[in-house]
Parts: sequence; structure tokens; C-alpha cells
Amino acid sequence: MVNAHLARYRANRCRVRVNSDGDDMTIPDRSLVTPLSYPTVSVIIPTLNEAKNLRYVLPYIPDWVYEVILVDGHSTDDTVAVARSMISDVRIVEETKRGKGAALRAGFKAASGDVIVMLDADGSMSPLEIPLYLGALLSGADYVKGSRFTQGGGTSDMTPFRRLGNWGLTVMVRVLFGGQYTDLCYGYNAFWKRVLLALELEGDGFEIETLMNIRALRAGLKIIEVPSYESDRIYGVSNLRAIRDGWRVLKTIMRERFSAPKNRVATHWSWQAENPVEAYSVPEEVDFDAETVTITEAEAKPELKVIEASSNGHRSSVNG
Ligand SMILES: Nc1nc2c(ncn2[C@@H]2O[C@H](COP(=O)(O)OP(=O)(O)OP(=O)(O)O)[C@@H](O)[C@H]2O)c(=O)[nH]1
Ligand SMILES: [Mg+2]
Repeated sequence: MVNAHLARYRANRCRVRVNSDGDDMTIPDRSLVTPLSYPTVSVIIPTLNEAKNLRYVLPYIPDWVYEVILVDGHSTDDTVAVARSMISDVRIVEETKRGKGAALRAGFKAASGDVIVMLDADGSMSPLEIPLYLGALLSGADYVKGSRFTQGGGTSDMTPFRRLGNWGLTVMVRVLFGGQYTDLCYGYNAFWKRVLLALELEGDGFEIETLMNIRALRAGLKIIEVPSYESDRIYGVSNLRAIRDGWRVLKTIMRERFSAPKNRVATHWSWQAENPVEAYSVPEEVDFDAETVTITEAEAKPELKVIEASSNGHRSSVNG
């Protein structure tokens, strides 16, 4: 029994308490609910001729990020070489299909982290915001989307025309699918990798962001918007065409409105619950002195004090 208690002591990091009958009255140490390890994070960056911009992006990715995946295939500058020179173990995924949607889907498929963060390479999205997204995921969200139009967010990269279009499409999604999105066509998001099963993504173009946001709503995921600031693209020209891509977004919204729901894997899930050993284990090398304390019956069953309100309005204490 002592060995069993010792094991329990080591596992629970608390003094083992037994009553006179030998029953275990141990009260676990609350400090155990502090996770000792964290989920792994994969950052996915689609690139099309972003060599000059990468030096404003890659150095700002926190060094605790598990892997950085660059999805390229059509760059004619030295995007890939520059990325390799800045992060020696950067993973390069080659996607021959054109379009940001195709690139992101290839990156998602290749990711091996628990969490996926998607980020543009043009210098408009700051990797320094990643902890904000991760914090929301660790707080219980399934899917975290950046918003330029919630308190604390902003943009210097949108023409009034694009701003109006994005606003109209956002309102349309709120009316047709519910939810309270403040921004729709923005590509800085983070989610648990298992969420991909609920999103079942398809499509190759910029409409992928809209599709993800709508599917997340339809799947009943726990969604949190976090404020994000979008700066101007630093070098080069945008690949987005407002009318062409706005039309694709509109078609995506309509298609989703009249299609059968996709949500099959919408259960809420927590990384801590799925990884109890990693999340809560006590490191092997910690050596606690085992100690078994025998406690009296009275200590084991403290008298219950029931506080009752008496008719005269005073409170009295009743043992029982
Ligand atoms: N691999 C790959 N990446 C792409 C492709 N098209 C765009 N991207 C990348 O996707 C990200 C977003 O593209 P942008 O051209 O900046 O489009 P945007 O941010 O919606 O538009 P702006 O606000 O005008 O910059 C950038 O990192 C691009 O390099 C593509 O066909 N293939
Ligand atoms: Mg951009």
C-alpha cells in the first residue's frame, strides 16, 4: 500500500492522507492543473513572388513556433532561397495549382502541428499577433479569426471600394448564416488542426477565407474574433482583383446558402483534455519526499456547518 501511496504521491504531488481505516483521503494539489507543455504550432504562408517582403515577416515569427511552411510553386523571384536563408529548417511545399486557396489547402495538408496559423507573406500581417490567436485557442476557441474592424483592429491596406464590398459581404453572411462577424475577407486565422475535418475545404482562389469562415459557423464551432492590424503590402503588387474576387466570394456565399450542411465533426474539444499526459504530467526528474500522514476520523469528515437564516433575520449555525 505504501508503494501505491508513493506512486500516487508522485503523480499528484501532494501529501498522502489516510484515515484510521487506511482509506485514502488525499486532496490533490491544485497546482497540477497548470499545463506543463503546450500545443505545437504550424505557421502556413502562401507565397507568390514575396522574396523582398519575407525579411519583414519571417524574423518576427516567435521561435517557439514548431514549423514554418511556405507554400510556393509559381514564384519567379528567389522567394524560396530567401526563406531558406532566413529559417534553415523552413518547410517548402510546392503547389502547382495557381491561387491562394490551393496554396493554403496544400499547406494545411502538410502541417503536423496541433494548431495551424495562416499568414500572408507580403508584410501586411504581423506574426507578433500570433500569441493573441493562440491565447484564444487555449482559452477554448476552436477557430480564431482576425478582424480589422473590431475594437483594436485596423487597416491601411484597403481602398474605400474594397472596404464597402467587404462590409456588404460581411453583413450578408451575418444575415444568411448568423454569427457576429465584423470582417469576412481577411486571411489571418488560426485553428486546431482537427477543425479541418469540419471545414472540408475546396476551391483555389481568394474565396477560401470566406468559405472557411462560413463553414466554421455552419459547423457550430466556437469562434473568437481577435483584433488584427493589416498594414500596406511592402513590396510588389496585390494578386487580388476586387471585382473578380468579390464575385467569387459572392458565389461562394450563395453556394453555401443553398447547399446541405457539411458539419459532421463539430464537437468541441480541448487540447488539454486530449493530451492529459503531456498537459498535466509531473516531470520524471522531480523527486518528492513521500510521506504518509494518518489523520483522525474528525479530520477526515469535518463537521458540516449549515448556515440557516432564522425568522428574526439573523443567521445561525447548525451542526449536522
Ligand atoms: N502560393 C501562392 N500564393 C499566393 C498566390 N496568390 C497569392 N498568394 C499569396 O497569398 C498572400 C495574399 O495575397 P495578396 O496578393 O497579398 O492578396 P491580398 O492580401 O488579399 O490583397 P492586398 O490586400 O491587396 O495585399 C500573399 O502572401 C501572396 O504571396 C498563388 O497563386 N500561389
Ligand atoms: Mg496582401
